[in-house]
Amino acid sequence: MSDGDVREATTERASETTDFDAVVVGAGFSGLYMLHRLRELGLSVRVYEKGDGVGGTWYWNRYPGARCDSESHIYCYSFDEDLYEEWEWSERYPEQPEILEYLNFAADELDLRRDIAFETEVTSASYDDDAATWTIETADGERVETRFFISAVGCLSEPFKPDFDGLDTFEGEWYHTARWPHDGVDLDGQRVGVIGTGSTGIQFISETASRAGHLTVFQRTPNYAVPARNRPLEAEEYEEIRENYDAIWEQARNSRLGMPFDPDENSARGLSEAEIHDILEDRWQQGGFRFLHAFEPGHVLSNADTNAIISEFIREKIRERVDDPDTAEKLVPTDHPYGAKRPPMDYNDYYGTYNRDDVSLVDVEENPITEITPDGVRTTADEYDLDVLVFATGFDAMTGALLAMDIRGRDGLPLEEKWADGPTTYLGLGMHDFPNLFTITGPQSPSVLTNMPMSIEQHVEWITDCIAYMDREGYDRIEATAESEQQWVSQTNMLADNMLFSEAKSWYRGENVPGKPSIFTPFPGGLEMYRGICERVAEDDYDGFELREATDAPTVEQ
Ligand code: N01
Repeated sequence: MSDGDVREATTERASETTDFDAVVVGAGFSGLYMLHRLRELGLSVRVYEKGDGVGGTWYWNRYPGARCDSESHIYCYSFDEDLYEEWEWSERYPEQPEILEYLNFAADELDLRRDIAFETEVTSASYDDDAATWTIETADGERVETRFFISAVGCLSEPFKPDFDGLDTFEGEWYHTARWPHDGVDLDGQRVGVIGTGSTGIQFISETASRAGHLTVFQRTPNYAVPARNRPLEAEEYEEIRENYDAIWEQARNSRLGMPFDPDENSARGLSEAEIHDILEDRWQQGGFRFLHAFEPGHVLSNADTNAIISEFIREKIRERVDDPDTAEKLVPTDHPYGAKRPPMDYNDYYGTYNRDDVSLVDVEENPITEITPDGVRTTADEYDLDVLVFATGFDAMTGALLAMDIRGRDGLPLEEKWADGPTTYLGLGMHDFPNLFTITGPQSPSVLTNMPMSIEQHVEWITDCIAYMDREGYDRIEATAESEQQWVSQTNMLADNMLFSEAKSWYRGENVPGKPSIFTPFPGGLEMYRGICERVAEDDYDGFELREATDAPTVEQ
């Protein structure tokens, strides 16, 4: 069958039996591209998006200082030359408004909006095995049937806020960074408190310190922030990027992190400590993920000796930058090795911020927060009066947004029940007992350990090819087998166990949310290895999945 025939066949089938061929949830990087690819295949697609615009994470995270840690020229779609040729990034790292503008630009260029239902929250999805269809329900009562149900909800989209007593009595204003008001918050001259010093908190703190009247930072665990070395992108530099884009994409797609850094330079094996230091110093000046890439990340995250040198190198940099030695020691991380938690970036002299008289650091590991009072925050040691309290406390990562929809597989099995001991998938793409459900950047895929657009493109293209294959071959159902799922989860765990991830309490392992099962969730083998595995699975007629011929489906009695 030619592509045209597939297009015709699928369109006919959809109109006969279901409202849509595919329902996609989320209109961020993944949902937009998924819609584009399925439309190219001739499928009827509906995207549901909770926000009133496209953008996903970049629609919601509008806090001051929000910026992406991937370099801008690779934090975009690579599949369409027109898109990356036409768009021009202004800085080395893109700021939230610019990324949002870019995704709006892409949505317009690809004419995507007409298939997106905005301000529509999916509340449930249930699977019917006889018909091999999903029924999707939305908060405003819409109910549709679809052959394929595709989650594009993102890995970091369900905010996590600790449950402190007394928040409802607080007389000031409070916000979560991931639900920042669209018309902004007036922080100028205010007494601002921020809880959390992850990537978000660090961006927020550096940006807000000079605006707030006084900024109080409530820190539980210090982090290793590496300078990003952000700057405007010069015209000649951009020209060079444009001339080399083909090679850049090729290298990024076939790298561990989805980033085009030189793989020849990165072995630390056999180097003396002084030689390692010289390389680190050079990479410290380059900044950003190029520092993590000073040596092969797989080595940095698995070799305790190399990691110890790197961790100590950063600690010394922190001590050098902070004037008060007591404050410096509070900011120096000693509880986990560098990279075992997602490494944050420093855009605006984060550590230097603590040399200001109008910034104070409160160690809430030593003196935990006991309650929020009408005036501010109380710890076991003191009280802090605030006008504005900001929660930079992260996300119910990887699973939170999926579980927020009531997803039920075969025989009504709730996803929550299947994942009671932690998420299990095959390739992060599909699950046993949940046929015809695809999860873009789902648990046990490389996702958050990589440059996201690269991982998203790989998933979207794999899913598109899979659906085209099913239609070509006459299959109506695809489902991961229980064995392949089990093996994949074991493989992911085994790789993670050989690395240093278990030495940090992190959202990679679900440990930031009280009561959440602790399991390492992203696939840590890198994008290149993962891509190879997915390609082999597809070449081998979707090995590890079970496919059902449409003619074998039970007939529905009238
Ligand atoms: O969240 P986090 P985030 N009492 O979970 C603290 C991505 N991102 O929003 O470390 C006191 O990392 C918590 O303390 P501790 C990126 O992947 C990307 O900052 O658990 N404190 C921690 O300090 C990142 O990793 C970009 O002890 C409490 C903080 O809150 C991910 O999003 C930009 C607490 C949460 O840190 C999440 O980052 C920004 C409590 N009860 C973010 N509970 C890009 O560049 C939590 N904390 C793309």
